[in-house]
Amino acid sequence: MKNSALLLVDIQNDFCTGGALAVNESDIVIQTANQLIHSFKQSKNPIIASLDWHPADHLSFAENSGTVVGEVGTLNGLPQVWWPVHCVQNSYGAAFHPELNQALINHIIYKGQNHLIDSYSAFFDNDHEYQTGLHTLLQTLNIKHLYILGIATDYCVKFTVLDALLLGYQVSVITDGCRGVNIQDDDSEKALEEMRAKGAALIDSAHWLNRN
Ligand code: VGL
Ligand code: ZN
Repeated sequence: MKNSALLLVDIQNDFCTGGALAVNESDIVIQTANQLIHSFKQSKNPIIASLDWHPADHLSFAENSGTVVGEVGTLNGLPQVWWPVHCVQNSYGAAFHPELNQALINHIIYKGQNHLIDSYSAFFDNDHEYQTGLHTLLQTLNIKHLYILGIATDYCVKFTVLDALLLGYQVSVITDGCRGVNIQDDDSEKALEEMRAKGAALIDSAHWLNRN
C-alpha cells in the first residue's frame, strides 16, 4: 500500500440518479467509494477526487453547439459526443453527491474548464495540451500506484486510466465501483477490456478490502 492513492472520478450529482447525465446504479458507486475512502484513510494514503467542472458556455453541450444530445460531431478537431448541460461550475449538479464521504477527500482536481475543448481524463484535456495538475500532485506525493473508480466507465474513468498508464503509473481499476453512460450497451465492457489490454489490473472492491 505504500505510494498508493485512491482516485475518485466525477462522483457528482449530475452523473448520479436524478442528474442531467445519470448512469445506472450510481448508488453502488457511492457505496463502494465510501468503503475505499475508509480504508485509504485508515492506511493514511491520499484520497483524490476529480470534478467535471464546465463553464455554462461549454461547447460539448449540445445546446451550445446547435447539435443533438448523444450524436457525435467534431470539436477542436477531435471527435465529440454532444452532451446535455451538466456539471456547470458551482451548480448543484457539479457538487459531490451528498452521500459521498467527501470530508475525507484530501485533494480535488478540476477538469473541463476550457469551453473550447472537452476533458475526459483527470490528467489532460482531450488534445493532451493542457494539464490539470494531477500528474504534478502525484509526483509531489510520490505516488506510483493509483486505485481508480467512479463515473463514467466509458468516458472519464477510461481516459483517466489510459493517461495514467501512459504516464507510467501502476493502475488498478475497482470495477464494481465504476458505472458507464453506455450509449451502446457494451461500451463499459469494451472500455474495461481496453484498460486491461493496455496494462490496468481490474479488481473487485471486496477482494481488495479483504486483503488490506
Ligand atoms: C463525463 C461525459 C461528459 C464523465 C464527463 O465524467 O465520464 N462524461 N463529461
Ligand atoms: Zn463533461
